[in-house]
Amino acid sequence: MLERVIAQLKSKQILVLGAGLTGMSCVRFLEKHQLSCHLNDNRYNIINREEFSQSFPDCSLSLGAWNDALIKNAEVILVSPGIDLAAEGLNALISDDCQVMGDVELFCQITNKPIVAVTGSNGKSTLVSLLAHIGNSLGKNVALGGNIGVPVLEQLSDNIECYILELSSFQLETLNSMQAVAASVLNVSDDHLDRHLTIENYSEIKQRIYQQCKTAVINRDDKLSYSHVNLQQKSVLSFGSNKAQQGEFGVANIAGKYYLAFGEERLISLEELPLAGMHNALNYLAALALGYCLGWSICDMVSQFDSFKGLDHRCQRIATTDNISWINDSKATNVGATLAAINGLSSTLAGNKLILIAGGDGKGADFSPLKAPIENVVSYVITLGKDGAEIADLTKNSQQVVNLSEAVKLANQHASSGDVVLLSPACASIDMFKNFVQRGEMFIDAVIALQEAS
Ligand code: UMA
Ligand code: ADP
Repeated sequence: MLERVIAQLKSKQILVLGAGLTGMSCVRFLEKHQLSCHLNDNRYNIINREEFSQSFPDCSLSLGAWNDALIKNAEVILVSPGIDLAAEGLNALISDDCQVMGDVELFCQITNKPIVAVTGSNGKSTLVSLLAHIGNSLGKNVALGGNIGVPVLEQLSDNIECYILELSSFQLETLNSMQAVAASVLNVSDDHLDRHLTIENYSEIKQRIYQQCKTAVINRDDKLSYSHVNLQQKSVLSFGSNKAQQGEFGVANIAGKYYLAFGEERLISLEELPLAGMHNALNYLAALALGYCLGWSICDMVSQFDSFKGLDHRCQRIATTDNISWINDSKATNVGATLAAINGLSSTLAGNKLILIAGGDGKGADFSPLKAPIENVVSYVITLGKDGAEIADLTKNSQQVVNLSEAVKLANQHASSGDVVLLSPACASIDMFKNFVQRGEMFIDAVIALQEAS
């Protein structure tokens, strides 16, 4: 398959649009196969030109603006997920017979190994990391790639038995020929509406994953995640937080105790799961369903749960000061994730207070679903960033501050022994931080500074 794709690309005018992780992985792939190309990005100081031309002699570089002539003349465009061709006004420049694709499309044209693909608004990284952990612990040679931060072309290798792909809606926009063994839209809630405009459009793009897989692994709880699937015509395996019918994954309530279940079969109690909360229970069920499609034994998979400790910046307890718990959920970059965090913590408060730190770039989202949970569960809201004031306006018990350090100090003033302070922004970080990792680390630093000062 690789040879065929290389032969098709040979002698074509190839343009790589975007010089981030994806664009550079495309350039490396093309260079490795002696295919010449152009690389174009609208940002300027992102590449050292001298080093670049030494490493990639077959690639010409055009930085600082979109290059109309290169775009018009291109026969193949490899576009990065962050580039919205419509919004940038680039679509009109692209010739009708130019092939526009993402790196994942190119990858899928090349590999013939089994693929499991996951998308969704929240929990993708947790789910794919859990699944890869299970696979590798069971001795399968599993590779993880995609939106999680490792471009898929970097993972191409003859030794891999199976690929687990995390796909964003941006990546799905340029993907047509994946033939996954199984795929799942874990859930759909408001996100990236600045680009996709409506939740219907966003949900439809996510569900394109189901046209490119053998078995659709669907979340029974979330109609918006499967409304476009013809359940009669497709092989479907479902999971959900309710009781499972035969051949489904679900949650069983047996004498007041909750268990993950496959049909009637009890698998493990929720209280034994290392990652707490119903949203994580769904992540475990989705992992079991996807692994099952790969032919992995359910019992073997469950026995690997204990050694997966979750990912940083997702509802992680980072410190306890004066019996106040500090929780870092910096990866909550949309309303759905913050709702999951508030709901998950509400049952553990035992009469103590929950103080929420939120705000950042809301990406056009509607914050109103946070109003009721904030009123019912959160005692005080501290906000920051571009759209923080909109969240602060949901309640009278709130205050907007200028940075995280102020937020942590103010949270500490409002908290007393037994209380919980949660950073769960419901927003992207890019208005104030490099990314969610930097935001989480600065939160941790501010809490450490508080500890040292006391
Ligand atoms: N660009 C803009 N504005 C932006 C972002 C990008 O103009 O806000 C342009 C710039 O010219 C930039 C180019 O797009 O140079 C390429 O940017 P990119 O962000 O696509 O670059 P990559 O480094 O290739 O990262 C992408 C994914 N980024 C996005 O989808 C925005 C990464 O997901 C992914 O890990 C990587 O490919 C490897 O597959 C990040 C992400 O934020 C983590 N994803 C979104 C999310 O998870 O919510 C979808
Ligand atoms: P993604 O890769 O989709 O952004 P992550 O696993 O990184 O997902 O988690 C992002 C945020 O969503 C975190 O705040 C996490 O606690 C929360 N989260 C994890 N799983 C789910 C789920 N199934 N439903 C809702 N929120 C979730």
